Amino acid sequence: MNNLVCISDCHLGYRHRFKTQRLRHYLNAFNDAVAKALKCEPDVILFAGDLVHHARPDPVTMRRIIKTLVQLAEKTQVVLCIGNHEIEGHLSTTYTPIYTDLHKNIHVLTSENPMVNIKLIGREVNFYGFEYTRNSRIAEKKLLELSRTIKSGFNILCLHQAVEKYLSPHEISIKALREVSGKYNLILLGHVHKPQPIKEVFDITPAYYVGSTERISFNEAENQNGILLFRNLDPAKPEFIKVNSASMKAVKENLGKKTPEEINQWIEKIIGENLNFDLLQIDLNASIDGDFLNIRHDWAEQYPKFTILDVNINPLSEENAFKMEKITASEETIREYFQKTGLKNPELEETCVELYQKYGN
Ligand SMILES: [Mn+2]
Repeated sequence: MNNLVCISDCHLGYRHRFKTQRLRHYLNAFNDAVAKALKCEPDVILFAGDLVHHARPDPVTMRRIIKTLVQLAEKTQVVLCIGNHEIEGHLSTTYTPIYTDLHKNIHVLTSENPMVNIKLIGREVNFYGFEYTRNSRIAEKKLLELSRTIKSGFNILCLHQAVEKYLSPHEISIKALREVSGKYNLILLGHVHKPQPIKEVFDITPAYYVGSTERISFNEAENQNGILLFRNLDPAKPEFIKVNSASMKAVKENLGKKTPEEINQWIEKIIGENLNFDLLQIDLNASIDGDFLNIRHDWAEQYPKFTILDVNINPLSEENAFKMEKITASEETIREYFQKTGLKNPELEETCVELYQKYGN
């Protein structure tokens, strides 16, 4: 059996919404992905880019990656793509190729080194690819030139790029990808976080977005997190293996006309129904029958068990429910603000009033 496991977009070191707990989530998902990959008894593990979130990762993240890569390389071959998050914007530099110095079984695909040959039992596998390339014209040109060099064997194209229709803006058009697809036995892509086949080229060559191990925004709430296993290098039938990631839910509702009290109750109810999630976002459109400031805003403090609890009320202005009226600032309006927002900080309140009295005119 020649088994290939693909892991992508781990985004290690991302302190999502400045939450330290989120750092742990990315690490836990990565550790789980690696453990599950090893269980598959892989001959090769491919990381399809964005292993880290920042081009210059923090030392704790860097150390974890180095340790893990070396551990993996003791057991299997490791191939890495370079994602956009791993490239320093203005200088276009990246740490990723340094990983090749850690172990002879660690390989990184770059423009300078766009092919990795791995000899498996009874089979030669060639991985082709280059670092994330933002300019579409250059990316397609590189892809075309690379594809002219293809040798015999089992050839896998590995890129961290946006393909047309899968992300906007894209760097690789469907036309360009179709043009080269026939050269490869399998195409594996990172960058789009939803795991899915690239159906537009599937009639030529099986192609997939691997997906991510941990979500980086509420837009990804519906995505599954996992890794792809190609048993015996069968390109058409990968196994999707779920990875334990933080649970996320995004609720979007249109409430119509509601009083602030009704909106507060509505939010309370939604939160109550979703207490088991780590990350919850509530987006409500409402035309507010009353004072916007009477809608509670301290939900995250009320429910500290959520790693992220994000409540957004978008006032609809069509019924004049939310009208901006011109209020002249005064000592009273400042005190009213503190009272209505429930901001219990008498010291700050007095300071604001004092400053107003001093500079307000
Ligand atoms: Mn990316």
